[in-house]
Amino acid sequence: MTDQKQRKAVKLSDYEPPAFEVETVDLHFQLTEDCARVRTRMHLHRADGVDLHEPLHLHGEALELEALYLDGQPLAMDDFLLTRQGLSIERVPDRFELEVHTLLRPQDNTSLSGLYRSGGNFCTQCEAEGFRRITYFPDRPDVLSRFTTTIEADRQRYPVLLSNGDLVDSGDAGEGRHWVKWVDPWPKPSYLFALVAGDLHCHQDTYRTRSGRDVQLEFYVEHENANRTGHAMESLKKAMRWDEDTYGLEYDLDTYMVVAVGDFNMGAMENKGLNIFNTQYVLASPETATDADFEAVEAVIGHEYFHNYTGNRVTCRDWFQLSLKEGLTVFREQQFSEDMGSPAVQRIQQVRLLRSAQFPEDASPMAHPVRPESYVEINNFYTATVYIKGAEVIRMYHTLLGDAVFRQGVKRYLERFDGQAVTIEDFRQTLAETGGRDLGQFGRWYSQTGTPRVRVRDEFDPARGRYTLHISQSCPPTPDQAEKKPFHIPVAVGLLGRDGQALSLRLSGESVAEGTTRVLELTGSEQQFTFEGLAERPVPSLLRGFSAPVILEYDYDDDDLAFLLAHDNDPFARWEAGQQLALRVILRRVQGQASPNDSRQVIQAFQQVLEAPDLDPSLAAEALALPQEAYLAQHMDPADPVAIRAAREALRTELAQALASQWRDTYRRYRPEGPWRLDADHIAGRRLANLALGYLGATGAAEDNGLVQQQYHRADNMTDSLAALALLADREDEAAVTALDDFYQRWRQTPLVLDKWFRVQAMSRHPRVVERVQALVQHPDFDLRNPNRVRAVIGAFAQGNPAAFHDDSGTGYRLLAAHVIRLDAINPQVAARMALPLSKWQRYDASRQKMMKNELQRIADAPSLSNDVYEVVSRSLE
Ligand code: 0A1
Ligand code: ZN
Repeated sequence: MTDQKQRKAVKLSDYEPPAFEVETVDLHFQLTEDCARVRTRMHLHRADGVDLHEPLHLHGEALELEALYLDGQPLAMDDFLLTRQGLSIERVPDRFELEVHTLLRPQDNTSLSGLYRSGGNFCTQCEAEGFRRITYFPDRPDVLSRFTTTIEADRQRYPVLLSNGDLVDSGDAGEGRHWVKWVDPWPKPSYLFALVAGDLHCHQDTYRTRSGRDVQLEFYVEHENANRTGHAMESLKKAMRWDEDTYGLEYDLDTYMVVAVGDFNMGAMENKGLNIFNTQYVLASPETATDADFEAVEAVIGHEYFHNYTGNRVTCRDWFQLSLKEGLTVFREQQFSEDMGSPAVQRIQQVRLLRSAQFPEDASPMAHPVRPESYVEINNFYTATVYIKGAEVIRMYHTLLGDAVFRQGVKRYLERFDGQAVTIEDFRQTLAETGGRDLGQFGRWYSQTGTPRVRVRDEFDPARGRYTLHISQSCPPTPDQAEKKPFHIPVAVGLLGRDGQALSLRLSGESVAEGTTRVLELTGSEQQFTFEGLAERPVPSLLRGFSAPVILEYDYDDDDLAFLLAHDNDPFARWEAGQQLALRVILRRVQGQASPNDSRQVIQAFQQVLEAPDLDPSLAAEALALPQEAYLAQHMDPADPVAIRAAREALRTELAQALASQWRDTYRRYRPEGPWRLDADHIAGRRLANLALGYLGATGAAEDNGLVQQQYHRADNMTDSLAALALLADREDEAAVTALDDFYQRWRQTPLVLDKWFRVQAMSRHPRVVERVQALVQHPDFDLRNPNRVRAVIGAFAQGNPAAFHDDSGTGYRLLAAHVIRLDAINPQVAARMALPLSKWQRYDASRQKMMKNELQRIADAPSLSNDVYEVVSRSLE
């Protein structure tokens, strides 16, 4: 196979339905210490209308084929064609049985795709194309089959043997071995197959569905983690209840199993009835997990559970439709998190993430539509665009249709396509039909790349009491598409009177005013909307709740923003006003145009938030956090991460000093008293107190530095301990060294916590952080084979510490490139992800551009590059 051919792009427009269907798959795994043998027996038939001469193609990779039988007859080498990508049989009957024997080496599988080992156990990861590393099979999501799995292994080493569905039989296999048999009654694509074999602790519970069925819930973890699964179990029960209450969806098997593994490429995987999770999203105890970790566990447990319908019962026709399951499931996960906590805080955090992770992707050479049109390696398309912009697109359907119609539409979609592999279009048509609306133009959100700009101008006619918004849209060209057509954009707006009251709104043509928020539908490139009956010029509150994933442009002056921050009744818009105010002030500073008045205004605005009589501590913590560096960088061309860091830190210091007594007060007042609890009050209290502590860490006063140290040494929970440690890690003094050393000694045996030790150092604002990171990658506990550790060091440094990564010397770029090359030989998927910060070179000045491109080229020139990394670097250099 030539290099050229191997790297051929797959195109959406080339889609062909499968030529053969696989009715049943009967797998038999024999697991041993040095290899695994898999016998697969399957029943296939030619799909309706497919030509008699159509050969059978099966995918297969990194496999040794030991034997092949067609209807019981062994096939000779010249009966079929074997390549590095799979095998083809020229002539097969319409209906037949195929038996394939393969040999694999899970012990040597460091890619963590297919069957591999983690912590002495066996586990699988089959999405997107890992099943073909287990056996020869039409490994595509539109081939759905009934799976039966038999696993045979050493009884002592692997007492727990799991697969999808229900356990139907088990027995002794002699020589200290045992076997079990699982049957999954639900037809599924191969990417949802899973197997686990190991010595694991099981935390069991039951859940009674609303129709009265009892479901066994089982969490499997390594024995030393036996007492850290409680929160995940509770989260699962909440998710099950929530999906029944919100979408009327009940779990459809007798057992729901979750296994936590320490080596995992992503967050978690929704395999039917047998989720496999990164330990990060299962294990949580107050001593080891922060409040944010607890929340993330709940969200990811929810996410994988919700996939049981949106993804598993109704799946994707092909991988271009990935957002069909991911966008919808992220949206459902977001709704769940909103219902479990504070909707406003959740929304703010969602938007922060979208802006820091997805907007930059949209502005990079890796930009692609929510439904991509071509890929070399599908694993590169599990992106912020497909997931979180995909969820924003679903949220817009929800906004346009309203909650009741949206839910009805989702139910109809799930009923209509149950057991099928479908497309994004199928979903859109079902929603359009349910809502009785034409959503044709809305489809552009899936096919057009890029972040639209929405520009608003306003005008007030005092004589007639009319206020008009002129709203226009545009979308800059992206590498894949020069021209964009107008999007269908819901723009939620409100108007505030000069006294700060939200006004009731009446649009031209309406007879009565109704509600304080209206969703304006922008479908043309420019439109106007007029509100009537206004006594004075209002202050507009635009894109409330962030009603569309766009960049809003409106010429607010600083006073308007301060006014909105004080009065807006939409919590998102209120937060946004504060962010925009701080953003401007920081950017002016970067440009050397700061006036003393600037900081005074931010200080005043922050003081108002802190002293508000109705202060909500968790919302306040969001409002008082300065915009992230990655977001600030998007407003500067070329971006200068070092200058941004300096300007942001300078404003932080000013805020710290000017409001020192307020921060101290806030810290004392909100820091929860008594032992740790995971309730809303304590979480919000810790959040605001730790934010205040962050500012106190910047006052420079000995008293405040002492407070940080004290918190580190006295904390009874990871949230407080890590918050203080992160502040100490920015410093160069003895106290910092002592705390980091203490943390290491205490947690060196606890991988997820040790990851935090690596991460705070990789993200630190310490002046010599690059040197530190160079030392961290030499540390005996650093391991390129463990994705969590790689993300904690390399990922945290290159994505979470822009000022250090973009250090003028170029050391950061070289360090990243060297590790991408080494990692590619071990784990291509993770290596490709780690390379992404280099793809954003266009955003920087000429000198940085040159250095970044040099490093991309160095990676491109490395011998035997994987498809994964090849695709990222070649697209970046195009
Ligand atoms: N479907 C999972 C994400 C996932 C994707 C790929 C993986 O391996 C390459 C693993 C997990 C989810 O959305 O949670
Ligand atoms: Zn998902």
